[in-house]
Amino acid sequence: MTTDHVQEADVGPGTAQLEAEFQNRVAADQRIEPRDWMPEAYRTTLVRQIAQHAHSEIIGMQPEGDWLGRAPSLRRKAILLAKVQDEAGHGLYLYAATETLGVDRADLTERLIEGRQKYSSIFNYPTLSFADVGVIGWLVDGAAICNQVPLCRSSYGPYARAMVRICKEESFHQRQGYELLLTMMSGTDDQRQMVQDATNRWWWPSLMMFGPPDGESPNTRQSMAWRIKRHTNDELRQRFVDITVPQAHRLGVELPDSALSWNPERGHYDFSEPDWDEFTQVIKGYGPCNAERISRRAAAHRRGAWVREAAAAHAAKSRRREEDR
Ligand code: BYC
Repeated sequence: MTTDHVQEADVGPGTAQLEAEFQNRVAADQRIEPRDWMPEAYRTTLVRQIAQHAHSEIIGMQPEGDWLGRAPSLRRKAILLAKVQDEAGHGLYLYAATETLGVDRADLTERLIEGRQKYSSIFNYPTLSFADVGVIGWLVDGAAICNQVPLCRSSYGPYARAMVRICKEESFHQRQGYELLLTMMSGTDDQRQMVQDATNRWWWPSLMMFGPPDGESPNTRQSMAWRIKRHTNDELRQRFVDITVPQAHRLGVELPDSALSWNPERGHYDFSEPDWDEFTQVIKGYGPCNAERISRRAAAHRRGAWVREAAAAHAAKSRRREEDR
């Protein structure tokens, strides 16, 4: 072997070649796995998106959790409890997916609590009646399904695989919400009014879940090129509206948008723009419940310190026993 050969073997392929191979794999719809080479910006984009997603699942337990002690029947309480527990599980799968990218869950939790990482805008609104539980299942989980089913084909293997299971559970969540609303809509006038009121309050925040309009979304273009995202924010928002309008008709509720109408030329429903100033305020931390959500999360994290310490002490003890064998 000549010196040149030795040097080539030591250095390995150059970054440009690695980058080209990476792009080819992504373009061929092959999955990128944790040990594969990836551009640093791809890794940081994934950490940003998956951590934000994980935080959303964990913070997302709070608005519905508020109704666990006030559910109107044992059956409704058992269903809600199962749903809230599922959200905790989703958060854990997603934190595990971020850890395959070389970050630490404890650090991500600190970043959430200190306001350095975002979570979904939707969870910064209050749940004022039990109808909100049904409407969250119908609209919020419905929007989550539209957004997350394409993520099952995301280019990063651990994220895509986590999404498969999460989507199956979200589908149960959406159905339990819709079934609760169908029941309430066949009840008293007061119950029907509660459903209408909850729909009026959650409709616009649900549309905002998909993120800013495409023209104002700084991350979409690159995330689509990397096949992390498979559709733009506006495409998914439109899909959600098209799916949801017939469901609202079947339920017998009005969606609070006078401009909502079928456009035969486009083959889609037309609808109004959400209030993007409100969205900006909410993601900056000034929504109706941001402070409450974060302070509760911080308090729960502090209360859990002894569990983390006990688990770490147990793991260290088990390791020592293994080594002494
Ligand atoms: N809320 O360039 P863009 C659930 C941020 S959990 C807050 O379009 P991207 C459930 C965005 O992060 C649902 N922030 O970004 C749980 C970016 O800021 P940074 C959670 C938002 O990433 C319990 C900036 O705005 N789902 O369903 O290309 C009970 C510019 O945006 C939001 C997910 O996390 C928002 N709504 O696209 C029930 C799904 N939208 O980070 C249900 C996975 C945008 O640059 N995530 N921002 O400072 C995604 O699909 C994408 O990250 C998004 C945004 C479509 C959300």
